[in-house]
Amino acid sequence: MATEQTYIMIKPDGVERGLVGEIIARFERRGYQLVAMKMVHASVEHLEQHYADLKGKPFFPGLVKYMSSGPVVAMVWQGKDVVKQGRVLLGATNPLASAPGTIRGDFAIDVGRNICHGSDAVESAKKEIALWFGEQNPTINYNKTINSWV
Ligand code: FUP
Repeated sequence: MATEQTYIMIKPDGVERGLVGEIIARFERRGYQLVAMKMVHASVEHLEQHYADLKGKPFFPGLVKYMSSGPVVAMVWQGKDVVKQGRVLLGATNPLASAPGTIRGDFAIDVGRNICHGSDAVESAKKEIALWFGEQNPTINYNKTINSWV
């Protein structure tokens, strides 16, 4: 299976609640590689682009307001099947439907405060990485010897 990349974002509530380290640790422990990361306080316009697919939804204005209320941690994670497995680590969009052991299942109860975002497909990951980090591939290429057999 080819190595892929996904865009994972810790939302303002995750940052405020001090869950940045916890979330990074879970991806690291699973065996994924962090290849880009920055903290950003995103503008409303930027978030409207990120969530363009949800523009007609009733929760859209509240979502954009909340996402622009504080800094987020934008990251690119790399590894085998990381797009799908990243969403497994996050849990379901609605934390009440998330299994214990997932990030949302362990730390959240509100869909409007669900701590983290993960790309839903390889193609959307590419778009999101370009939106948050720029068109030039932002990722750092370094060897992780622990994964050298893959
Ligand atoms: P996801 O792919 O898990 O990020 O889910 P969506 O793209 O469907 O939704 C994006 C964000 O919108 C969610 F993370 C939280 C918010 N949302 C709501 O606030 N209410 C809803 O009913 C659905 C989503």
